[in-house]
Amino acid sequence: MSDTVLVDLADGVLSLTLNRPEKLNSFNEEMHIALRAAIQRAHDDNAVRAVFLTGSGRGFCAGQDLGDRDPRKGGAAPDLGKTLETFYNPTLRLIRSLDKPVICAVNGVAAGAGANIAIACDIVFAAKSARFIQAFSKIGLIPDAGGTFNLSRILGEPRAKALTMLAEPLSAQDAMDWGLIWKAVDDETLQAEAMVAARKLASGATFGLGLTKRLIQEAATNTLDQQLDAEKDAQQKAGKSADYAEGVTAFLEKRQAEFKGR
Ligand code: LHQ
Repeated sequence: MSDTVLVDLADGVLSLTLNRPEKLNSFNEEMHIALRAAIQRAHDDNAVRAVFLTGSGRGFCAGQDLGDRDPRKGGAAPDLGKTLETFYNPTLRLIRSLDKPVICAVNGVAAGAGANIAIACDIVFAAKSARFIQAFSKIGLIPDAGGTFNLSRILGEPRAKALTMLAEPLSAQDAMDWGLIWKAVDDETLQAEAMVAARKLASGATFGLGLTKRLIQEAATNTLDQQLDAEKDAQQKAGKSADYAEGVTAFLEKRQAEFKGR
């Protein structure tokens, strides 16, 4: 098993730690494969009810390992579209389609695809010292890993264009103020605060949380009529879940609910 992504399951939370700290956790092929396999496990394993993603060392993730494709070595230009198709896009789709919450703790710099993987997660905490850098334009690339989609929707065109074209670092505080992430927190408490949220979600009514995640994502491209229908369908499913019966029973019995995620 690869040690480029550390994987640990506890209390229903699957913790994934990007682990190439000497390269600021930039992606090589091994780490791509390991991350995708870990998120696939979150899809397949009923014991996983939330995912927690962070990085080891002083950075979260610096995007693609640029040393992997050193142009000084000569040869044909690399097919970066293929890299996206083979690695980044499947991982992004797995994160967005997972019917369980993905919590991200951005522990330091998040650059290039690293920034956009963080932004694609459901709830993002960042250390106050962390920076988000759309580094792509500095090396002649376009913002990938869902960047053009998520940034334009979350920030609107003016900020999305300036952020990606100027490639200036965005502080965690500004990212929070701009609505790009949930919270900027003290460096010392980042892991603990983000993990409290992950554990809370993992012991929560995860069946309904999965439906909520999907609805909010679909709202970006649905009309109001489509969304009202989607809410009706989802509420119908939620109303038939064991979690709903348990939630209402616990409320009426004035006790803590014990959700099972079904
Ligand atoms: C790195 C990297 C890195 C290798 C730091 N690679 N070593 C998709 C499709 C296919 C291919 C192309 O890409 C993509 C998507 C992308 O992600 S493109 C964008 C790729 N990422 C970047 O352009 C960011 C490059 N890194 C940086 O600009 C800086 O390292 C940042 C601003 C992230 C951090 O700066 P510092 O805090 O000053 O750290 P540093 O630069 O000193 O980095 C520490 C070490 O990590 C250093 O190694 P060394 O052996 O000198 O200590 C860096 O070379 C290495 N490193 N990022 N992406």
